[in-house]
Amino acid sequence: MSKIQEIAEAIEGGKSKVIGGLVEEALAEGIDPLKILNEGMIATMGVVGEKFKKAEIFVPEMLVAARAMKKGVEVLKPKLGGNATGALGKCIIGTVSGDLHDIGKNLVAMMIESTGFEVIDLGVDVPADKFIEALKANPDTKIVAVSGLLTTTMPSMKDIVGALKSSGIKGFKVICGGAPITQEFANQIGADGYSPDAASAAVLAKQLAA
Ligand code: B1M
Repeated sequence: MSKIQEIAEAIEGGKSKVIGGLVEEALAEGIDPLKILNEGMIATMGVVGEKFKKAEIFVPEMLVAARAMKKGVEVLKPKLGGNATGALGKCIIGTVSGDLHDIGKNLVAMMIESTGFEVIDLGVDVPADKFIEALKANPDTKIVAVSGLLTTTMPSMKDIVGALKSSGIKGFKVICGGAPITQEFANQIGADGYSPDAASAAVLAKQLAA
């Protein structure tokens, strides 16, 4: 079995104690950190999601898989990080209210930080007024990044973007993303940008902040 397969199986099985060691072994074998992330980890969460959808597994199994993935990402983070200087300005990020998913949001935060932004992470289940509060406390913010994973909380994203845009605060751009979000939805709710994954979110943030 390849190391990537071992990592995938450990994540799917929620093996938080062994995942760190496996990721270290994969790195020592010279496997590209992005390959480990994309093929060993992110793809596996897709498999976990499909099994949940078919009722082959339930919330506790999704939760332990998520925990294992987070442990793996911790080991991978120094290898993925680049220019974490904060020189490009501030980026406020959070997952929309009603939504507790944070793995994708954390990856986006990590990539945006490594591109050169100072990231202010508001966490999960963040309502519009918390985004506004953070923006008022950091009026020099260049990017507000909003993540959402549930179709049921897409209206929260619309509310947040609407509130940000009508706040009267100028000089920042709003980007959004997450599994159910599309460019079309982003346009509809008045966001300045959309990206499908963490790496392209960082590129977009840099372009919009320039
Ligand atoms: Co939940 N969950 N979950 N879940 N979960 C999904 C999202 C689901 C698709 C599973 C499924 O049914 N196939 C489904 C949503 C269906 C829908 O809305 N149509 C679902 C459901 C239904 C639920 C609950 C309602 C289940 C229940 O309780 N009955 C519940 C909701 C709780 C809540 O939020 N209120 C729930 C709970 C959970 C756990 C807590 C157990 C756990 C989350 C743990 C955590 O995050 N700390 C969990 C998990 C792990 C998943 C799946 C399996 C994996 C999510 C993940 O981390 N993926 C997920 C299935 C799936 O995604 N296929 C599922 C890996 C991650 C890297 O990808 O987050 O998509 P993702 O991020 C990507 C891109 O989307 C993008 O970049 C990242 C990759 O580069 N991106 C952005 C994300 N944010 C961005 C922002 C940007 C730009 C790009 O700009 C700002």
